[in-house]
Amino acid sequence: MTGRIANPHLSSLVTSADQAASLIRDGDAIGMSGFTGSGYPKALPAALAARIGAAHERGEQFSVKMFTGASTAPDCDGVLAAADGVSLRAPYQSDPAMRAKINDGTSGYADVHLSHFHHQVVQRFFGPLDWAIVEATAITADGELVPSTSLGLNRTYLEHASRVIIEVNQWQSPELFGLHDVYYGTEAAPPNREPIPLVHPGDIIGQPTLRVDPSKVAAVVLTDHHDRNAPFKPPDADSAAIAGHLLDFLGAEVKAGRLPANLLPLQSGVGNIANAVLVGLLGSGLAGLNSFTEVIQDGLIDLLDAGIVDVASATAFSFSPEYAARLNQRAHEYRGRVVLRPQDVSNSAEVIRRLGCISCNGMIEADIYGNVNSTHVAGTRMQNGIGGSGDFTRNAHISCFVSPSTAKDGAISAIVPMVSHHDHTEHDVHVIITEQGLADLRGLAPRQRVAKIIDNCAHPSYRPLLHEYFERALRVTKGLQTPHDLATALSFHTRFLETGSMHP
Ligand code: 0RQ
Repeated sequence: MTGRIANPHLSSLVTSADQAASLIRDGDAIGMSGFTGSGYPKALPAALAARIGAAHERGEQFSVKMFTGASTAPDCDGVLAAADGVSLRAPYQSDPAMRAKINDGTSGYADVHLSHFHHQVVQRFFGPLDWAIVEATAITADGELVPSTSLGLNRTYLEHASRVIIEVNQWQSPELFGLHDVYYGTEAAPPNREPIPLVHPGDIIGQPTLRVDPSKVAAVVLTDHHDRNAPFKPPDADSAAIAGHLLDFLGAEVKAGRLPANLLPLQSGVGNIANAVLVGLLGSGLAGLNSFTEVIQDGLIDLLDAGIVDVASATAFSFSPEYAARLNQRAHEYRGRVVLRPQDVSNSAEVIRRLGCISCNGMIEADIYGNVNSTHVAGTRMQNGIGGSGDFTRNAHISCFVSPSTAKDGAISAIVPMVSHHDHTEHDVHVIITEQGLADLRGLAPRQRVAKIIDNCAHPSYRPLLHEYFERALRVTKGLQTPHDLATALSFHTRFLETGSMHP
């Protein structure tokens, strides 16, 4: 195992997770590796949670500020949340235990665009960063880290934390070497910021390893544990229908001469629907596609293997166990075709706009004018967070949102009169897709969008109610740019909270 640590100084710092966790103090701010269940520290979070639990039992206060790339796993977010150990979480999470602590007020949550977080850390909006706890696949002879299955904000945390703990995870394949492109050119703040020299998703602009100042390293911990590799559900009828509508739309854009035959670089969100969209591309007859996205899921690997996608750029992998095993054995085959980047590059507004990405993300609800809520159930309860959806939506060449037209067995409509929380405004949202159909909002004024969104996307059982609302809003406002009857604009939500259904 110590064969993974080729640097003698760092090898001399190997210790147990408990010993390393004993260095962390109440109130410390920790930047951890980890993005969509990949590359997060596997041993330190549980050791720290035990330390926090013991302190609480003695009646002592103990909590930490916890920052990551994005979501992690039950053995990272989950254990620290269960110990009531996190006073502040940022910039994204999706763990059920952490979500519960955020919603019951135990943990504060700063829900930040993923591309913004680097500079918010550097400029100390969250105070000084005490620790970086970063998983690596190996340590080179000159003391640099071979990253594992995500890059996220590892470079930022290693550069800006006062002290560093490295977890070297033997489960991560040495084959991963060469899949990362760590770019060090985003450190300068305006007015000294330079362009990121990336003009194609496959461009290599940095180095394969992460630098770390050896004098900051306090401990190295050895682990041997898999990522949070959850199997994807096979595409159901709704996600297959959503994928079909999106592919028809993209095909029509090609025919109309608005997109090249190999489209533009695709970004696709995480989860089952996003994966189903990728599966849908398999039978599309398309070729020569590229992906510039945050996360590489199973579906994208199939597209690379089938020769439909040439290059996929992201900041993390998020695989089922089967695909994780496959990548661990065959990562070298993907060198040059798969690139993992720091998330201030994978999600850079400048690069997304330059490449002209086609974005496709999940949503909680959209309203009849095209505003989208991605984060808050009934305007109040945090689900996951905005993640990278805003980074891509606001800068995409074509921005799409997808969702089944109803949730909770039809009790909730994904199309509502007015969204209960605004993440993506009507100015940024181009296309809305449900299993019912697709609404292309480009070129339409707000009142022209209404019939398209209701008749193409809403579930038939909610269409009369939505039309009735719009007619009432027109009567009440006698027109205006974006008619709303403020007295009943949130009536779908209040009815759901009172009765458990948005249906009357
Ligand atoms: O609840 O888990 O209890 O069954 O929300 O919904 O339909 O499974 O869809 O997994 O794609 O999630 C917006 C949350 C959609 C996600 C959101 C309930 C539903 C279910 C999940 P259950 P589905 P998805 C790249 C981009 C923001 C971040 C982002 C998300 C659960 O896409 O977090 O885009 N997006 N990042 O029942 C009440 C509604 C609901 C609802 C769905 N209207 N009201 N509950 N649900 N609609 C990735 C990163 O940034 C890292």
